[in-house]
Amino acid sequence: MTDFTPWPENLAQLYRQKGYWIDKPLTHGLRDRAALSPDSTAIICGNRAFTYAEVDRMSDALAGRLLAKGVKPGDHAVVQLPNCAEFYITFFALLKAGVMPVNALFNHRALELRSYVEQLQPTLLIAARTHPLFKDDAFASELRDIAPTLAQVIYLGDGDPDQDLTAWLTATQDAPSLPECDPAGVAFYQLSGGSTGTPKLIPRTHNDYDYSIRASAEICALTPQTRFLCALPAPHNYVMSSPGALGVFYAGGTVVMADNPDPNLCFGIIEQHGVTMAALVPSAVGLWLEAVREGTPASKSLEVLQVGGASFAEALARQVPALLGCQLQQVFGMAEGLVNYTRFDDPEERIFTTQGRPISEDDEVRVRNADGYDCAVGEPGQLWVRGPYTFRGYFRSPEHNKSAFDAEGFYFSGDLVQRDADGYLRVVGRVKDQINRGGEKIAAEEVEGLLLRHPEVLEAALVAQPDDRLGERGCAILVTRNPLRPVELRRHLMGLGIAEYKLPDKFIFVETMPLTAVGKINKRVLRNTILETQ
Ligand code: J2J
Repeated sequence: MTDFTPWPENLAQLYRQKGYWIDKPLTHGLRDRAALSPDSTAIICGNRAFTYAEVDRMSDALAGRLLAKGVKPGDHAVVQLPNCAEFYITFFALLKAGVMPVNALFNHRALELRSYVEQLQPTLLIAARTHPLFKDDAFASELRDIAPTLAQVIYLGDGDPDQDLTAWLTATQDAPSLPECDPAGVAFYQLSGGSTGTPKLIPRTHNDYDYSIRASAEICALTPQTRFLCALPAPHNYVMSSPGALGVFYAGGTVVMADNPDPNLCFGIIEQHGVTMAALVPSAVGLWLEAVREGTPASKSLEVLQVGGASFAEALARQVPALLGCQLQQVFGMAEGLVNYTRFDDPEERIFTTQGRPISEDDEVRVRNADGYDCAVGEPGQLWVRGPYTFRGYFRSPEHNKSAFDAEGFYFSGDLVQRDADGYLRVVGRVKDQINRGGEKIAAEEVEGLLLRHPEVLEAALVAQPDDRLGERGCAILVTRNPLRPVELRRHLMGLGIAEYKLPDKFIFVETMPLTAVGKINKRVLRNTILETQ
């Protein structure tokens, strides 16, 4: 089972030739900025500010101390931190130490964390005491049973300096000797939105991720004056790399942290810190527009609002410039790689009605019909892609990889798109069995598997139901042995340790499931008949 599937040599060569892959560690942007403008502010987090020199020094300190404690280059780490400066400092530290982390979302619970720990067998866990799972040591011990490798646990906000992240970051010591980095190797694992029973991990290399960040920073015209609001979960690929915080660090700008995208919180932060750019999911844009309509003045400093992660209604897109007083940029990306942007000099119509075009001229996008043939311009079809920053295989998932890629290494994203003559994409639907709940992805199979573990549940299907606020919400349709109340099923799922956003918003009980010709549950019929009548 392969941890990481490399690009074929001919493509790797091309990507180097074209200057996409520059064979530097992903931390080079931070290093360069710390040398160039050490006193510029890199991160603002509440009432704390961190300069580039501080972020560089603190991540050095943590890297050095981890290595001194026996963590080794090539090891894995599982990290779960809230939106805070320490998230980035820790990320850089692990990369400097040659440790490959996965960054769990803060709203992930036992089920997700167990899965990451089981898959990666980490030697290191970095978590926060404010998280319900880590208020005491019980869960960490449980994780140790799953991964006996787990030797080191450090917490943000621990009373004991021996295992307190802040103490590890501020430890004064001589510049540590750090290992050589192989830029063609894995830097970290990104999380897949997924459509399968177990959450899949996406190996991202220094070279490929760094390219997507540099190119994104250029497309989005980032400068040292950029002040970027990170109000979505910091580990998410979008706010990490499109151009996200890493793009901002590369350009020498400032990342301003917010706990969540609530306009009541964010408008104040934008005002206070002169934020120039923010990245949101459509459901949050709805709230921002609503706040302005209700009389909250729009910010004066905001120049660009990026919207992505889920379908953005054209009617809302058209309101953004007028109501929020800034430029709109649509972003269609995926943690697996491909990212599309509308460009600032695109005609307005294009910005309102498309999800942009790929970063790179060497992003090879194919739009194919169900039989595998290329679609004509404008014809909706399945999105397949390969390119200089689109991965080539999930971590240790040989079976799944067989269906996720074609023989030429094109990845099937599960999206239905239309492409115009200039290569701009419009997302028109989805083939993958996933619910996109306000940008949070839920794999139907995962939730169905958990529902079926309830002794009274005979059959279960999770389908997307249109929702005004979130775009979609999850609806569980069930055949049960005896009548059940939704609250019992919710309790059952929570008992299994599922993240709350994956809980079905609605439960519908039916006598029998409609079936397809091959005897599988027919979700199309469920969506078209049962949901329509509810
Ligand atoms: C419709 N669907 C979209 C959009 C993503 C930048 C931006 C977003 C993500 C992301 C990302 C969409 N309109 N504008 O990683 O770097 C849906 C598609 C896609 C899936 C990927 C980035 N933008 N989507 O959302 O890995 O279905 O990444 O395949 O979470 O979100 O989800 P994820």
